[in-house]
Amino acid sequence: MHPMLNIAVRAARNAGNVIAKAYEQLEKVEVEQKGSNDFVTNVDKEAELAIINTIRKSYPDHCIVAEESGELAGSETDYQWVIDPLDGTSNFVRGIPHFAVSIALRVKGKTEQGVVFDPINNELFAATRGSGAQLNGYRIRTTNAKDLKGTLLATGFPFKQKHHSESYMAIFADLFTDVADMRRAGSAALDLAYVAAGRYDGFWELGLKPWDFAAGELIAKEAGAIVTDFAGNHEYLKSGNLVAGNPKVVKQILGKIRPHLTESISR
Ligand code: 2AM
Ligand code: CA
Ligand code: CA
Ligand code: CA
Repeated sequence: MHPMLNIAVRAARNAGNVIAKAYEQLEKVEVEQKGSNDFVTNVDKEAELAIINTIRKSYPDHCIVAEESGELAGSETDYQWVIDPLDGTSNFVRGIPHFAVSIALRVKGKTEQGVVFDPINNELFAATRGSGAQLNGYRIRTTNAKDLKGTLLATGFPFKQKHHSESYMAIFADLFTDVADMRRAGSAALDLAYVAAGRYDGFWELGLKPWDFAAGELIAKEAGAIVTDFAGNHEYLKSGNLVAGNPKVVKQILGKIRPHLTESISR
């Protein structure tokens, strides 16, 4: 295992321990409102500190971008860790066992290492660029679906950007007529990891933040997926709008999205 992936895994397991322990006593978790329909807990923050401390011990000069701490500068500006300590907080606080720790390392802007860890099901999805993707050490691959017929897609609702819901629902309706079914499980990081593992055939969501998808994107790609924005390009770091799946599935999803692109959702 690459030494930097090893540190990412160690950090993810440390955070996972914090989260799994807190999950046993949910009534003690302190929930704080961040924005409308948007919550953070003391557990998000403690898990994030566990990750930052683990990384800083080995790489004190690397830069870090984390959901709850923001940007932490370092003198090694080529190295940036992108962290979501708890992806799926709304599931976590409700006792729904579907959430994950997400950690990626970008080197000169390119994602080189990625880990998505589900501490309840003890599933560790990991990838190093160029070396394939693994689930608990076993190689994983995307499905080889050729069209949308019979597929299971994952998505996320624009819960924070409700002004997008009309376009979102129009795309949903068009896709829904062709696919077998759609899932909205509440963790974008796990959605991408599940695409990598062949559990979902594809995934699409808008308005994501870099920490939601940085690790899952690499894991999905290393499992044979492509990831694009809504226009089929690679501007999703800016737009936050992602489509993932094998190339044939992505092409068909994009075909369904294209007629609904507007000025506000253009790519
Ligand atoms: P979070 O739990 O780290 O905030 C994309 O759907 C992302 O938005 C999820 O990965 C999740 O990240 C967050 N999210 C999803 N549903 C949410 C909801 N109902 N309220 C707040 N955040 C949500
Ligand atoms: Ca959050
Ligand atoms: Ca998130
Ligand atoms: Ca989070």
